[in-house]
Amino acid sequence: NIREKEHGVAVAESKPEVQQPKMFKVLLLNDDYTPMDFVIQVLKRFFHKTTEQATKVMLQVHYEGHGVAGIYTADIAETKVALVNDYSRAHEHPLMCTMEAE
Ligand code: TYC
Repeated sequence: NIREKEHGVAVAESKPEVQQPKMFKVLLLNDDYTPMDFVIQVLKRFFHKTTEQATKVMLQVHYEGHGVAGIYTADIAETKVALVNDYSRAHEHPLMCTMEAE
């Protein structure tokens, strides 16, 4: 990656040496039935949020319809979505977790 510059001096130009992986937002969607405390517990258990962080995300979902629980590579995002949806179904709550490309 050498280029001849105006003064005739060959210089190495910087270029990104690594590929940034494609990242995915893991989203929680609002519904009318899942208890607020359950959503907070999910954010703490699966997304390692503090109570304060979890409460903020939960309230954003509640008032705006959706919110970002975390941002991960494809494999980790898919696993989080499956674990959260299985956990919610196991507790008979309709909470929905999805992912979208960042
Ligand atoms: N809207 C729910 C309620 O009023 C709370 C809720 C918040 C549900 C976030 C889902 O992803 C959610 N009990």
